[in-house]
Amino acid sequence: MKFGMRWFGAQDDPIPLEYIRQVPNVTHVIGALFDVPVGEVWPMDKIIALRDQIEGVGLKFELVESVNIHDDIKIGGPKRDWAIDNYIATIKNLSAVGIKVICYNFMPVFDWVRTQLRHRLPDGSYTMAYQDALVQGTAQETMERMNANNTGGHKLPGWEPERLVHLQELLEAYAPLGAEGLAENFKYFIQAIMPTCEQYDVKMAMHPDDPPKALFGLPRIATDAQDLRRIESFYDSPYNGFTLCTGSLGENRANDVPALIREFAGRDKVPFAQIRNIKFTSDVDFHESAHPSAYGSLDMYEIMLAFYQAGFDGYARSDHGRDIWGERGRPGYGLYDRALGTSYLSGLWEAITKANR
Ligand code: DNO
Repeated sequence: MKFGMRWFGAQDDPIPLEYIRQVPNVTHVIGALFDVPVGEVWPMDKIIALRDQIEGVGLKFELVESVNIHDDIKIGGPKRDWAIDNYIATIKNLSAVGIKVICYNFMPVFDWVRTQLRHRLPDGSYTMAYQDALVQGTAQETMERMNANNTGGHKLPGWEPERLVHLQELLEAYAPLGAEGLAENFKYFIQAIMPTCEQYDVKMAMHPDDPPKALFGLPRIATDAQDLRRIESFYDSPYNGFTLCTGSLGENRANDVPALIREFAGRDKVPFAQIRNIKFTSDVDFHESAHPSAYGSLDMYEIMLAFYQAGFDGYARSDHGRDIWGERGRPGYGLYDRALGTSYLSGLWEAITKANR
């Protein structure tokens, strides 16, 4: 397991790369270009500049999170083939600097959704939470409530204001698709890009839906084992894989996360793992918790053991951290708690690895 940390770039991330370098067991930075409009080709000069920054502090740049998918690819709109050609060009450019994995998602309209971005825990730390009862009214109303709920001045991925201006239009475009239509459009996309991924040795790692259920009447195609098997079936190759996000999948109580890991990592379909814990506060409501098992509803030892037993040798990162020690980070992406998470997870990994030698 090679540990990395996500970084939002010098412009947008208050955490200097030099600090990431100081986190024990972190060897990789998971980066992206955040200023290229979705659908456009990522230019070589910008990719090289990002790589040079990361390598300049002694870290490696082998994963990108995310190259986002243009809405016309998901909807099957008029610019679909243009956007796919550009996606292919981006894959080739990323391969040229040694990128091995691209994390992406196929969620309609929004990336992950929470109802509270700053939920206070009894120990005085702040975390993100999801309460079904607060997903009320239109998506716009829910979003405004959530944004009003503290982004700390940061843009949230998938909730960019310039995109949300067209929210109603987007929602209407997705409405007639249904999960079947969205899956068909996914199939068209994955089959178009896979030959390039295989030729250029870049693995696609689809992030599951977060939360793993339909919201605002929008279709979902990556919520559970059955969904993931269908995604595999559209193009069966280690290059058509998943970002196994323990938190996202774990937000549905019916998902057995260690079993999902054994199945999909065991079939070499998990190039990238995002590992975090969540604490259920009802059947469907939860808040994100500190990483150790004792603080959440997921057993992190069982999760790390499942990766080990599946023969996992891919990339991993601790996922969302709380705001602790007075830090006011990007929601989910402060330094301190993610660093604690990495320490804990890499400690579990060392212990499991050595105990099984
Ligand atoms: C949330 C992240 C997601 C993820 C995208 C992948 O914190 O895990 O935003 O990066 O869904 O495209």
